[in-house]
Parts: sequence; structure tokens; C-alpha cells
Amino acid sequence: MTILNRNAVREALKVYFIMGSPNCMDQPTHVLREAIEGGITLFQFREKGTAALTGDKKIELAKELQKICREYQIPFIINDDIELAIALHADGVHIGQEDEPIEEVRKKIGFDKIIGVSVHSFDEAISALKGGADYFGIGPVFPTTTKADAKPSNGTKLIEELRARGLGIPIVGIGGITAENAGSVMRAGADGVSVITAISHAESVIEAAKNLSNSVIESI
Ligand code: TZP
Ligand code: MG
Repeated sequence: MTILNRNAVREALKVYFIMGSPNCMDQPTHVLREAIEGGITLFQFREKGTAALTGDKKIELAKELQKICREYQIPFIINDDIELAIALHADGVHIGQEDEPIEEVRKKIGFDKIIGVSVHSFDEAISALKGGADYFGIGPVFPTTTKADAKPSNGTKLIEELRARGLGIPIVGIGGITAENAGSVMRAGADGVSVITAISHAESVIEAAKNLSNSVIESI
């Protein structure tokens, strides 16, 4: 676990925006600025999929997006790429079950950084907790086409189960979440919702972020 306050992490998860250049219909820097102005509370840089940037281009974009996050004091988390997160002094990383074990990641990035872990079962949750995870990403809650290798959607069942079994760790739901269904994820016990498409593909990014933020706030 990080030395950061657990409630600060919980707060930051409320409106959690994830994107990389393949998700954007406009300049990623512009999309991020608008999303922040609409009320997102945390940003994850996830440069994946067809046409994803690599090498110096990826690093350059990460730096530009991190600069914007710093300007607005929004935590900047990097998906998978631990080395990039260390090089940039990112606020944290998000890892999946197929990535490096959390214990190794913690040793590398230190105790002052956030580690989020995707979990799909009670057993995975307990391992991640033992490894010092700061929050869980749980999903896909609803069907999604954004992640090519996503597991079948499983609703809010696991979120409810973990809460029923007494786990208090911050949790964010993911997968097919919109302003319309965000309330159900929050009521199941999540502390926030993470989205790619609902914000990045919106006709108005700023309005989409505002709508999502309102749904989350109303459901608390
Ligand atoms: N992990 C599980 S579902 C998903 C990820 C990265 C994709 C979420 O994207 P969207 O567009 O909000 O459904
Ligand atoms: Mg991963």
C-alpha cells in the first residue's frame, strides 16, 4: 500500500478517465483538457490497441498529458508501462493480472505511488490486497468493445461480493459505463467509475465529463 491517504485515493477515483491516442477523435491534449474542465478527478494514460504510439512518440505524448494533469492537479497514472511511470515520476501505475507481480512493481516504483490492480475474482482481490494494492479496477461491468481481450461483462456482482465480505479498499468500476448506468455501479459499492468511450468519443467531451460527474455525485 502507498503511504498516501486511502481516502485521498478513494476521492480521486470518482470520475476516472482513461485514454490514449487511439481513443481520441481530436488531439489527445485537447480531449484531456476538456475532460478535466468537465470534472474528471483522475487520468490514466493507456496507449494501447491499433495505431498506438510507441517509443519516443509515446513518451512525448505521456509528458504532454502529464503536464496538463499537473497544471490542474489531477493525478496522472500510467497503464502497464512501469518503466515509463518511473521515468516520468507519474503518480502511479495500473496493472492487470498478466503484468508483473504487484510486489515487484511496488519495489520498483516505491511507497509514495499509487498501484491499481484489475481483479476478476475474490481470490485475485485477496492476492492484490496482500501485495499492497491501493485500489481495484473491476470489470467489465457492462459490455464493451474498447478492450479487445476483455472478459465477458459480469455486472456489479464482484463489487457487491467484495463489499459484503468486508473489503474496504477503494474500488472503481470499468467497462461500458455511461452517465446513465454509473449510479448502479456506485450503489453496488464502487467509489468511482472509469470510462474511455463515454468521454473520449462524446460529441462534447466537456459535457460528457460533466454528465458523468453529476451522475456520480448524485449517487453518493
Ligand atoms: N478494462 C476492462 S473494460 C475496459 C478496460 C480497459 C475498457 C473500458 O472502456 P469503455 O469504452 O469505457 O467501455
Ligand atoms: Mg495491463
